[in-house]
Amino acid sequence: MKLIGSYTSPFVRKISVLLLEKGITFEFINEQPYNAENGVALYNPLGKVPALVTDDGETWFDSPIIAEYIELLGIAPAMMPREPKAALVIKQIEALADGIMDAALTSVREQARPVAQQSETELLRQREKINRSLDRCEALIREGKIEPDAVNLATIAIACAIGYLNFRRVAPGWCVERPLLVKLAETLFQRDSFARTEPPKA
Ligand SMILES: N[C@@H](CCC(=O)N[C@@H](CS)C(=O)NCC(=O)O)C(=O)O
Repeated sequence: MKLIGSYTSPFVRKISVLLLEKGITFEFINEQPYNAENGVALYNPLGKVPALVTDDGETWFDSPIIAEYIELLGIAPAMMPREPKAALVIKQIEALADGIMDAALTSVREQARPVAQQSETELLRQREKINRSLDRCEALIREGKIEPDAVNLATIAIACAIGYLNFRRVAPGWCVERPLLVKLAETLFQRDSFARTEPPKA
């Protein structure tokens, strides 16, 4: 199996963590989707990472679909429940976490533009999405709808989103008044799968 991705992408990290947690061996093909010369479109016409190429030569994207494909392999431990409605609840939380990643990525891209061209309105819009979504995650833990100690698609996606906020210093005060999310992140970050997929320091 080949995972096409970049070490800085939180979506790629989510998939790497899932594969590592299940003990599935894979080859990492490092592609930088924002570099002028990159081969990502060979695997995904949208030009986005991650993409997964199976041993049978099938190619899958984007990350929620890849996550579902990995689960279909039936390799323990399960990362989502078998019951369809319960699985949908986990996937809804994954979508929330992916949305935080999207908003953080949009902010990073905006801030990479020359200062005079940056839109404060756009940056604020993205910050509000992140804050609302983090509040929702905190509430879901408080209500017992997310188990902060569990290792599943929902908690992995949330921890990857928070890891990306920390890495890019987006919403640096995210942890203030969100103690349950802090606990979730601290728990997941201790796992070998997270240690092995930390984004590069530089
Ligand atoms: N919805 C996609 C989002 C993936 C995504 O946005 N990846 C970024 C890297 S973090 C990317 O490849 N961007 C390249 C581009 O938008 O051209 C997924 O879940 O896989």
